[in-house]
Amino acid sequence: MLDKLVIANRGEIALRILRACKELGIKTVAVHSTADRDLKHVLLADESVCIGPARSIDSYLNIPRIISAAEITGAVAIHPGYGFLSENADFAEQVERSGFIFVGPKAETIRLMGDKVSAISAMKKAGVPCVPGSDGPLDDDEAKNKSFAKRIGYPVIIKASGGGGGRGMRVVRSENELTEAIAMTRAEAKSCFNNDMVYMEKYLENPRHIEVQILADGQGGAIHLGERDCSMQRRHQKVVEEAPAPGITEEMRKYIGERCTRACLEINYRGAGTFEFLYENGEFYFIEMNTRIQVEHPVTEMITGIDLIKEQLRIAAGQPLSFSQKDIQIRGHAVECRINAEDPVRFLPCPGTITRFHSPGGMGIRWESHIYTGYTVPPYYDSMIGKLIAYGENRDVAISRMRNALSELIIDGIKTNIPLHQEIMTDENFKKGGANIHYLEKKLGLQ
Ligand code: MV4
Repeated sequence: MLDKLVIANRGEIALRILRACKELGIKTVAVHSTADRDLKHVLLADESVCIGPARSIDSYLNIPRIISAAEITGAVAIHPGYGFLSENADFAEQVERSGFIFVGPKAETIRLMGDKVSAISAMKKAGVPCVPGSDGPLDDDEAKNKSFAKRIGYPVIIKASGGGGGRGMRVVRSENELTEAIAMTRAEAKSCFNNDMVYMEKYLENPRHIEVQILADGQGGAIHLGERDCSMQRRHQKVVEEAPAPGITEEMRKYIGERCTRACLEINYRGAGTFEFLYENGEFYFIEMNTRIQVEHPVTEMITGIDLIKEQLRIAAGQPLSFSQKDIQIRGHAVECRINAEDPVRFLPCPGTITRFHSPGGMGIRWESHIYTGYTVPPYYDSMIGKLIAYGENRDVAISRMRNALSELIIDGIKTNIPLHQEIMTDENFKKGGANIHYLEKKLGLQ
């Protein structure tokens, strides 16, 4: 097993990684900014190193400082968590060049998946179903682009190859808008991602966002752990996630899961990963692959009984997967609510000191958070302060437990989105299951 690991992240995920390390007997090094001295995982870690000022750019995004912390503490590996440097290929490369293990895929895999044109082309080649599209970058040949769009059929969407997660895209509903949309997306992509490559896809009007969790050991072992439905989102921020996705049959799960695992073997993937799909009219369309552990990983853990962080650490230590696909059984249902320190009406971040805190409990309830009474939520980072996960033998039980747990959860002193979650958990369309990616924004009157 790994001897000592640097946790290159903060908040709930840093605590989640620390707990997995403790179970595996791995010593832990917390690296933190000056604003994060009082984080729970910093106090619980074997060692801690302050790596810089509050602003992320000077601390959690500063590659030399994180690698230096690994050097001075004698750590052997670095876990990037999610966000920050987790999908930065240069970071993964520098970590490995400095003689440390990066908990994640090889830098070249991160680079391949970070470029959406190359990711889609690799996945299409590996037999993963993709959205009908340009199958490569667009050039500035107006006639050629118009004929692409005509073949695909309007509406189409122009996306930046260096984008992803909702950044750098434009829907085009008719031919007279096409050329300008390509030029504008290209210009934006150049300034935002320093990469002006753009591509075209058929625009799906009302899809669901369904993603498949995989684990691969990079030694010929790859499995999938079923899917999650993350359609309940606002402005590309997921709000509620669940597993399995409502209405997805065992046959569909096997069909899409097998294509994902085969693709992992094809590209010799290593670590935990997620295939993101749009799902519409019974069909899956690959859009992106995430090469990190995701915020919503606990819902998959609840329905499979697999500790995904421990598996990441075992794979990083060079161990082959200790189970095969037939060992993975999906049982029951899990729902996750992301708890944010934000104004529930205007959705603006709301940092401040928590004056009173009570966590919920009971059968099937899991609370993943670093907060405590007296903790001050700093203004410098993401507003997510915890995740409430409810498990049940079926979806109705999971939702009912979530409703009760939300009513037990007390976070005073700051505004949170707990009222929004209470509203969603009693929403008739949410209760039916299978709402699409636009549902929440429409419900909130944003569209
Ligand atoms: C799309 C799409 C419809 N058609 N691609 C937004 C985030 C990025 N990962 C891809 N996104 C979309 N791509 C095609 N061909 C609609 C979206 C989209 C979306 C996707 C997932 C979750 C929320 C979303 C919200 C708006 C748009």
